[in-house]
Amino acid sequence: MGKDDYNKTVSRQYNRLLEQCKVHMDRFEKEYPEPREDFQALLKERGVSRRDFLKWTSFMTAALMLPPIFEPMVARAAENFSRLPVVWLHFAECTGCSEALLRSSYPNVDDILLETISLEYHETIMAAAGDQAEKCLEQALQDFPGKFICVIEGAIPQGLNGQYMRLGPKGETGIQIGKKVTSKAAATICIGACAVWGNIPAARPNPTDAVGVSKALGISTVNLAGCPPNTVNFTGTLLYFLLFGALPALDSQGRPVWAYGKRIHDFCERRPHYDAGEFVDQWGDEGARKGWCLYKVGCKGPYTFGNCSHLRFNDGISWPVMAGHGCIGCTEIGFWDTMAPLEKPIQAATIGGGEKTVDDIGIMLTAVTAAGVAAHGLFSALRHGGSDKKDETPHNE
Ligand code: FSX
Ligand code: SF4
Ligand code: F3S
Repeated sequence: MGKDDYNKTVSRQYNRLLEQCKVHMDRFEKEYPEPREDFQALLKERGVSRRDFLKWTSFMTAALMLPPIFEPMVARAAENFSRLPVVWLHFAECTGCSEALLRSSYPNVDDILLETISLEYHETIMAAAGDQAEKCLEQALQDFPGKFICVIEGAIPQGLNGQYMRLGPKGETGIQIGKKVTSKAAATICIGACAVWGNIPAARPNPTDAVGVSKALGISTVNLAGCPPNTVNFTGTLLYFLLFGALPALDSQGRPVWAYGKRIHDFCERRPHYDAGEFVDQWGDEGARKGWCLYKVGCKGPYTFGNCSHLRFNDGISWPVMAGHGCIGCTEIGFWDTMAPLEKPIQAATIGGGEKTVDDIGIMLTAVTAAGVAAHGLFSALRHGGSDKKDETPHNE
């Protein structure tokens, strides 16, 4: 197929997708409750100009890997954001994911969207408690069966038949509550590495036998890995659902490809220093002052998939490596164990066997880098071949 024919085919496919998106959005607007908030009025009230909103719309459209013809639909989905009922469950975690989403120093479009989100139930921020809170949950399940999104934050302890975690006035286990709610949801989104595959609560020796939601409940989940994940990955996933009434394409670990399809290392601003062999050897040295590569002080960017290095956090202000610390691999499975020690490079033995210096590993990784995603596959295979397979196997596979 020639270049012109190819472009025509692609454009025809996107136009067809746009039509499907419109049909879905019309149906959504008929079937779901009226918006709780006048989104445009809220933007104005918070000082977000029309221009800033349009800028955000094109940023979000591109982040979702959609062409610019979808920008008006992304804007429409944002206006419908407050119509999508969400039930948010907390299990074993630090609540940092909620904190990251709900606290910000100044309002941007994502913050305003999250402020309007139709949270039918969220233990941390809801006013109700005890029996009253329980009633809110029952009501949401009754009012929106098959329509609400279940968001889960935290791992589920399985030990003692789930009894390390009992919640609510009836003292139900995490497993019981999780099954009750997810079985009625349109989809389940795991927010944060704890819900995705256990993370800190599941780190060795994992006394409560905590695991991710997918494994504990035996369901498929959308996995927003990260500790905590970027707000953009959460709003983007909900926007995608609003746009198409479906979930985005997921990778083998259940992570949306649009957000986790690229490697941290490949978009890092310190990458030219890595390629030039210019490394920080210890904190505060000349290399650190000059912004050189953090690989030798433990950066796990070469093994980690996510959009931190090209989207950054807090409206694109910064991200861990920019702030001066290496990536600790928080979007990767079991990173507390598999990426440890966090401030040292992965041991030579783990990577290729035998005694190798960090420089050798750097050279090896440069070669592996060229293979892109294959490098990730190689690393995963090595890790899965380790001694404690149980903790390192993706729970949703
Ligand atoms: Fe886990 Fe989220 Fe890390 Fe904390 O709740 S992903 S420990 S930031 O808060 O679940
Ligand atoms: Fe950036 Fe880390 Fe890769 Fe160095 S190793 S280029 S600091 S991601
Ligand atoms: Fe986590 Fe590394 Fe991003 S530590 S936040 S995946 S830069």
